[in-house]
Amino acid sequence: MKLSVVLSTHAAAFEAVAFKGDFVSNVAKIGGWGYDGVELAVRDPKLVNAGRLLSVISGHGLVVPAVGTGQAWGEEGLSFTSDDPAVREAAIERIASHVPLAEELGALVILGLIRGITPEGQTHERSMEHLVEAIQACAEAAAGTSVRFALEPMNRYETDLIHTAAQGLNLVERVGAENFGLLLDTFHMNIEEPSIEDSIRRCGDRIFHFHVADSNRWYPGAGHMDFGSILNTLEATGYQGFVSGEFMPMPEADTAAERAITHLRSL
Ligand code: LER
Ligand code: MN
Repeated sequence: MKLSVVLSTHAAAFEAVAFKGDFVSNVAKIGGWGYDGVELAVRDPKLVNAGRLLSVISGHGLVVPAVGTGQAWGEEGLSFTSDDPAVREAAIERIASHVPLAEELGALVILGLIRGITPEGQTHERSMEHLVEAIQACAEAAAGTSVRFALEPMNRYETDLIHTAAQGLNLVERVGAENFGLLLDTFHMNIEEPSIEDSIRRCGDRIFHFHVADSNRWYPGAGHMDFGSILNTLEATGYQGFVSGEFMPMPEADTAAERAITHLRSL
């Protein structure tokens, strides 16, 4: 099982990104603990230099399985489901602008909070129509490249749109693009899924990426989730991708990352 951990290229407000300080020294530490990759959180590809990122990352024997995009919503308010067409257009453009970066890094593009939250006065169904259209536009923008998109079902406290794997699969069907699948995150699944293992089995080869945090969003092993069973089930689907740690820096980032890899490797 290939393991990565989330690292922001810039300061970030999202609390479950353990690493967001000095990029170069964080990459060195992550490589030193034995991780295979770093998942990058990038608000705007214009702010990063792919060549420089790659040389630091590959210098430590690491790769980039995925690029997270949620800061564009958290810090700039870009949303696929805004009632303002200019905001929806800007969100689509921002995600499309990740395609060349993702292609150079060999990464997939995560669609998490960029889907937004249904604005007051807009129906849920209208938001879903906007969401389908936006993802279709992004999938089209990546046509002819190797870049894939992964929508992350997220718990009810963060969005009203797509909480469960079943809803995610339904969206995958509505979008109907080969380069569009799901990112499952054990923290959200622990809140929303009747059975984490059954949902993993149901998603099968539509699982493009996988986030791990324990029930309390600390590192795997710090809560009450059964990662042996979860990872066995994931492996049985034929999943070849990364298992990526997205957890809070508790008790602090270095200890969390080290304990996460120790626990996951022991399984
Ligand atoms: C992002 O991967 C995630 O899991 C969300 O909770 C972000 O708010
Ligand atoms: Mn996640």
